[in-house]
Amino acid sequence: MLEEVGLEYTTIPVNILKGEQFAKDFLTISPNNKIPAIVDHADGTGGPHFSLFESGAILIYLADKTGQLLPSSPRLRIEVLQWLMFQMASVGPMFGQCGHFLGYAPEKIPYAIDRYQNETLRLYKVMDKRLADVPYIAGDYSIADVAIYPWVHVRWLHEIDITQFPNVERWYNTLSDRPAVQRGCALLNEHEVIGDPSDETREAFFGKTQLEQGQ
Ligand SMILES: N[C@@H](CCC(=O)N[C@@H](CS)C(=O)NCC(=O)O)C(=O)O
Repeated sequence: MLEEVGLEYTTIPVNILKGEQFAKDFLTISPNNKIPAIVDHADGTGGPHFSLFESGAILIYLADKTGQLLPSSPRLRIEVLQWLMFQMASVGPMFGQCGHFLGYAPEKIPYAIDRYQNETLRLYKVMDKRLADVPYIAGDYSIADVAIYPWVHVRWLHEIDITQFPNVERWYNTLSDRPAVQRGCALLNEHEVIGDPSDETREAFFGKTQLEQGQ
């Protein structure tokens, strides 16, 4: 998103596989111990630095701040926000659980795997149907596409064959051709974002640490 809208930024990697999301300083910015979070040092008010967590809120903020990727007219704006909420409420949580039970859970639990893989496939169908009618998920290119793309980018974690969803595949390839998307992905590739499901990783990411420190 920052590449798309052309704002200057610096990144501070937070290695969630090592539990860095529980660091006290990070929790003051992101109290739910999740990435992403931002600090805006130039929010235009002249007040103290302003921080935000939750990617949907961050995307809306950056879109409003720059006047890009989120229309201002109520009808078009809510269309984008509707698909952004679809990502926040369904794609993110369901694909996330699918990846967890397929790749990270210490034991294979068929019910959980079926449940989340079926949900993931169902959501791909919803997107494929929608993208049969429009080039981008909310009509024009928007923050809703920016929010959904990363989850489709890591589809191997969910064992998805994108060729089964030709409209999603066309959409994915179109976004992948965007220079800003390429710059964003290159930045991501510089950091270890997906690790082996070791005991240490499980402990840092999903284990006691989270229960104890998340309170
Ligand atoms: N609804 C949140 C979800 C963010 C999220 O799940 N982040 C994961 C990585 S994809 C995370 O930071 N997990 C660390 C943890 O749960 O401890 C958003 O969209 O910002």
